[in-house]
Amino acid sequence: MADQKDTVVDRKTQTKPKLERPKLYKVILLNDDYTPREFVIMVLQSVFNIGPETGYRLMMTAHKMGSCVIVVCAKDIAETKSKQATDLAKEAGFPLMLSTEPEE
Ligand code: TYC
Repeated sequence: MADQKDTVVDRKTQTKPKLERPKLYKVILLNDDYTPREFVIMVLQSVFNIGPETGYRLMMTAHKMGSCVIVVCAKDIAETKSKQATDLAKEAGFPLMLSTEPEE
């Protein structure tokens, strides 16, 4: 009991609860030489709910520039969707790749 009086709490080491925004992630469509343009547009439609005009524009941007940001969202959603899209392509025998990276 006598010992308890000697207990010192060092308040400097207590951390303030910080509410930080979860980091957002980009899903990036990567160009390749083999996946048909129509297939890319179909994947954008079925995985990301992107309509044909926007799908065409995004596909052509990746085709010309090498890559194109498709969507910015939470990490788990970005990773799931990029895997779904890559898996669809793999099943169809195309090398289409999508990657994710944290937004600045
Ligand atoms: N470059 C492909 C072709 O000419 C089409 C393509 C576009 C593939 C965009 C992937 O992310 C991509 N058939």
